[in-house]
Amino acid sequence: MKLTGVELRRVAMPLVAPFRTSFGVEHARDVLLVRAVTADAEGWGECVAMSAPLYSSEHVDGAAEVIRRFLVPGVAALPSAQAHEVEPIFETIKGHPMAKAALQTALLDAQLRGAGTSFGSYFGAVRETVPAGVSVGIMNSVPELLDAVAGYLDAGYLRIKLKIEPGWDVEPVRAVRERFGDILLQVDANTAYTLADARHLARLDPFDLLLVEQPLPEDDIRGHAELAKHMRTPICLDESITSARAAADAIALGATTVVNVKPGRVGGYLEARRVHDVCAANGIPVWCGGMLETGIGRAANVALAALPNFTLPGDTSASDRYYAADITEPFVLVDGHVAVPDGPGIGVTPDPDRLTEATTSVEWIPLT
Ligand code: OSB
Ligand code: MG
Repeated sequence: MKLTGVELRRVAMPLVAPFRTSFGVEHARDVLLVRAVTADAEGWGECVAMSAPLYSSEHVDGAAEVIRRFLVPGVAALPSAQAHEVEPIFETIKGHPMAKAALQTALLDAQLRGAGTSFGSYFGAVRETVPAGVSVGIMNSVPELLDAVAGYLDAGYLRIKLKIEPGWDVEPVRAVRERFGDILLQVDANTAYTLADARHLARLDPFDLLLVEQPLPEDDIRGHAELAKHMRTPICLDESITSARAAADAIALGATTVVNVKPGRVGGYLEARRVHDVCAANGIPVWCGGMLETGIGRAANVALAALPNFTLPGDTSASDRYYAADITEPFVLVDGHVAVPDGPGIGVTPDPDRLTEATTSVEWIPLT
């Protein structure tokens, strides 16, 4: 599979409501889409890097630069550019997993569209629909939060994740538990605490949460292992899990008993599959995280979430939780589940009119 060229396209995607986390407020995503063109097929990948390096060290302008300046030339030098064939070249370039994931996913999509194989069947999906959770941002007040959660539960979401930070943790969790009873409930701190907060975090234990996601800094694996001794709520790492090797280490050290898998964070779907496998081999359940993806990124995530060890509902919500008008056919919630696409590749394609409407810039990188 020889690559002809790569398109980098920026798309402005306003969110239906601001999404507040411990690291900032998002009003819109500035999405980088990668389109890989080969002789037989073309494929799409979505870069999940955010506008600013607040969740991880990457940001969208930097990712575009890495793709155009280092990754595409690396791929251009290869005789064939199937997804697994670019991995050795990508390994020589340090970091930038979200940039790598976006290009590799576009290549894999082209490869699988050419072969008539879906992402789900390529990776070994074992279900046709996946249970959907929803990630609920930090709100201005508890009543506002309760209204938002009520709306999501009415829509059918099977699990609620509350974003927390110091000053917005025990009280909102208590309020949601008291009002909605025995729902599947978990929290995500996005690194907002330190080990000195261990006693405070243990105050979450009475609320029977499924897990607390990434309470401590990304590189604080030992801290998470220590924290786990001081609280009953299972710890789930997100930011810290940058590879299958990092997952194996965190598990071995007792820092995580559940893992959030985000393909962008680990450099692509092949590595995400390896994270899944390492966790499965260790009896560690996983779930599919989200980065507020458009239908392009969501399609591939939903296929990944259909693998056997994805045993908890993911942040794979329906399109209308994020966008009034997605760039693909929307993913919809049916009985709390979203359907795994079964067409070739990621199984969805941008709507040409919606894409044009949302596009803010296009760059074509020819391969000479
Ligand atoms: O930590 O899981 C996170 C969104 C952006 C960056 C980081 C995170 C999130 C979410 C939203 O929690 C998940 C989603 O619904 O896409
Ligand atoms: Mg998270």
